[in-house]
Amino acid sequence: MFSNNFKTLIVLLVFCVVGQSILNIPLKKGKITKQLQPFIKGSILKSGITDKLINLEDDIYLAQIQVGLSQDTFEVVFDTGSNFFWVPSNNCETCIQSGMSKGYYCTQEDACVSSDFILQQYYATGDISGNITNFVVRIPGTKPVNYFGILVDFVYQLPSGLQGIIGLTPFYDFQTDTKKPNLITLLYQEKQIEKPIVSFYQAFDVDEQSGKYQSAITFGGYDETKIVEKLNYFKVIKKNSWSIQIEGFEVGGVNIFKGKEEALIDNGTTSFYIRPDIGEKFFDYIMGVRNITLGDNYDVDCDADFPNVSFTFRNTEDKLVTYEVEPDFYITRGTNNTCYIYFEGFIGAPTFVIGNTFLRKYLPVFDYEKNTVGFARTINQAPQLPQKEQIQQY
Ligand SMILES: *[C@@H]1O[C@H](CO)[C@@H](O)[C@H](O)[C@H]1NC(C)=O
Ligand SMILES: *[C@@H]1O[C@H](CO)[C@@H](O)[C@H](O)[C@H]1NC(C)=O
Ligand SMILES: *[C@@H]1O[C@H](CO)[C@@H](O)[C@H](O)[C@H]1NC(C)=O
Ligand SMILES: *[C@@H]1O[C@H](CO)[C@@H](O)[C@H](O)[C@H]1NC(C)=O
Ligand SMILES: *[C@H]1O[C@H](CO)[C@@H](O)[C@H](O)[C@H]1NC(C)=O
Repeated sequence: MFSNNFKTLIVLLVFCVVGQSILNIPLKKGKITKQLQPFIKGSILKSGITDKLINLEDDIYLAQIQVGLSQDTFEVVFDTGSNFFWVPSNNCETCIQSGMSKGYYCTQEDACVSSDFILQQYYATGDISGNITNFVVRIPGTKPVNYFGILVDFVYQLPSGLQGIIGLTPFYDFQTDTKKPNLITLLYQEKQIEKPIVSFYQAFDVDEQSGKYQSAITFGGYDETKIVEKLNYFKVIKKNSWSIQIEGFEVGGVNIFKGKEEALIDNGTTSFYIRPDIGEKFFDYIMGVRNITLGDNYDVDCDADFPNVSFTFRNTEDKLVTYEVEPDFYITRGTNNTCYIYFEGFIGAPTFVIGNTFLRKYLPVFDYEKNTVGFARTINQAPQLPQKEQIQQY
């Protein structure tokens, strides 16, 4: 079974472009609250399995998984913008330096088999490398599966607070023109989930008492109680990426982009990323700023009036659907009456990256079989931007 997986992997290594995938860029400082709660079984979902997500300052969301026969728990990011699974190895010094509080002891007794293949994976914020390894991985509520990934022994410039990543991009082998299983399709093949679907409900805050706004990832379906409208589905336009076609981008009713470009739906990203030429128009319109560079921070005046922005996509029924995002969703409170705008210029493909800022308002459903991404408005209400007087407290 292991050697089979290795074969798969070697093919993948050759044909997967280990390209730029987008991870979140931490925007806000502050203590990381990690109130872990046990997995709630028997959710409201029809044949879906829901796992809690831990919200780190609205920037990244983590979920617990277990690795090895020993079921060692790691808090990982489920990232639809990258394809590899990894956990830090116990002897990764750079991992400890970048704030990862634990590593995995890969032993034969734990059914962990490391290969001699070394792989490097690049993210927008940094990179990792390590040996390709077979692990036993378990999502709470499912049975363990044999899965492959990277036992990381080097990390560079990754945000702290996470203990690994599960990439959820579809694996596509261009040579044999076939799809390869990833964690979701593997769970489906093993009949552990009813559909090869993963969806995310990302709340602004964890409400520990009611659990009402508890963020969650759902395997095999989506949580109907978290949406207030019917899902629209959009065709995925790339074989190895959750990209859909974007046809319009407007700010306050003014057209900033019209055409046909690629938008990557990436829940591993915090902000919106836009190609610099489009970004320039956007920032020029919204606040008179030019010269966009990756990673630039845009602080804005909280008292200023900001318009709605909207994104238009063509659904599987060939109708244009526009999703509006209000400033309360794309601007966040900072200190000293400065607010941060969740938009960044991004150099390189794709043209748009639609991150958590959008996905908090519109719940995404990723379907590996139908090759679609669905969106529906969530129950989330954005926190109000602070009034001037309140700011003094910060
Ligand atoms: C990783 O691969 C290298 C060879 O590329 C090998 O020397 C090393 O022992 C491997 N490490 C592990 C943990 O298997
Ligand atoms: C933008 O950058 C270019 C090259 O660095 C510079 O010449 C130009 O003055 C900048 N424009 C603005 C508005 O800052
Ligand atoms: C902004 O969007 C919200 C929600 O879609 C809508 O209720 C509001 O009227 C919009 N505001 C403007 C100025 O268009
Ligand atoms: C806020 O403003 C005060 C006064 O200008 C300054 O002393 C302080 O450093 C500022 N705080 C931050 C976090 O920028
Ligand atoms: C994506 O984002 C977080 C990590 O940033 C991950 O834990 C979560 O499961 C994913 N879901 C979505 C849509 O964000």
